[in-house]
Amino acid sequence: MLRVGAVLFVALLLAAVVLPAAGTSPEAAAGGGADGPAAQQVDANATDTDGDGLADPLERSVYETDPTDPDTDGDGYPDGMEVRCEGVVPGADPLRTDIYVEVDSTQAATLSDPVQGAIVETFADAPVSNPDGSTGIDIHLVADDTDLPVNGTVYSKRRAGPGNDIYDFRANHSEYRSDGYYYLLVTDDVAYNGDDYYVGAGRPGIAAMERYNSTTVTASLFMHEFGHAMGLDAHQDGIDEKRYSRAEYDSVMNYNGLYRQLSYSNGTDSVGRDEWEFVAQNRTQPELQCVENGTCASRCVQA
Ligand SMILES: [Ca+2]
Ligand SMILES: [Ca+2]
Ligand SMILES: [Ca+2]
Ligand SMILES: [Ca+2]
Repeated sequence: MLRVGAVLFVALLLAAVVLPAAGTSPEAAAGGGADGPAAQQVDANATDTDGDGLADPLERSVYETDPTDPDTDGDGYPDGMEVRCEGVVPGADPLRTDIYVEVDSTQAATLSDPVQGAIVETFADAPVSNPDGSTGIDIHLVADDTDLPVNGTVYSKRRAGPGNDIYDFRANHSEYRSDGYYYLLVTDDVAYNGDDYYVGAGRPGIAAMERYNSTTVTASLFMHEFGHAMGLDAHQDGIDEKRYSRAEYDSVMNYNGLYRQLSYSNGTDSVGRDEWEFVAQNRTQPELQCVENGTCASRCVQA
């Protein structure tokens, strides 16, 4: 929180000092859309100090991003990519935390609309702040393949043979792996470390889960396994345990909260870990290969 505030202050200070020299109108300084009149008034070929694919004047007077920080909102996607790569990160906002998840399924259907809606709403309600002054996180669930062939139980660790562990599916079916997306597989039977008793499993950047008729149960299981994919690890106090009541540890990562709630903890319970802040600032992020030399790769449309 402090870091974001400091960055924002520096950005505002820079804008206040430099804007008059850049010759932009007050209207442009107040910000505008990519296609607004402000975009035509600035030199898009001017210096790009932070190498994020956006020239300094564009950052200052059009997008209100930090010309000295390639990733103003710290979500792993460079400012230029968020503004210009609509085909890769649709709906991205350079001033709000965005998380992208590719969802594949071995079943005929992907996660239902009510389940997706519940997940999106839970992230939107996250008690974390963004550089634009808003709160919440925008999670983008991108449903891709369905009816993928599967060889029995899907393990969360590698095992011999095709189509029987989550890494097989990511290796063969992920469309967005190089674009910094998490990968989630919906399937009939999941085994954690080979133990068939479990119904879901999450590893850094990747997760697999079963699905239920109940929206709450399915969405809660997603939040739990995806929490693991973001780095909420089982060795931390209370995670994957029943040691604490929900009042003592108010999180879907608590086995007493799993299937009953969707949200992570905010640090005000007796365990005292702010999991939402961790998700916003320090989560495990998938590899991003889309950007080259700070600009969008060929598959990204240049605005
Ligand atoms: Ca820049
Ligand atoms: Ca920047
Ligand atoms: Ca960003
Ligand atoms: Ca963003």
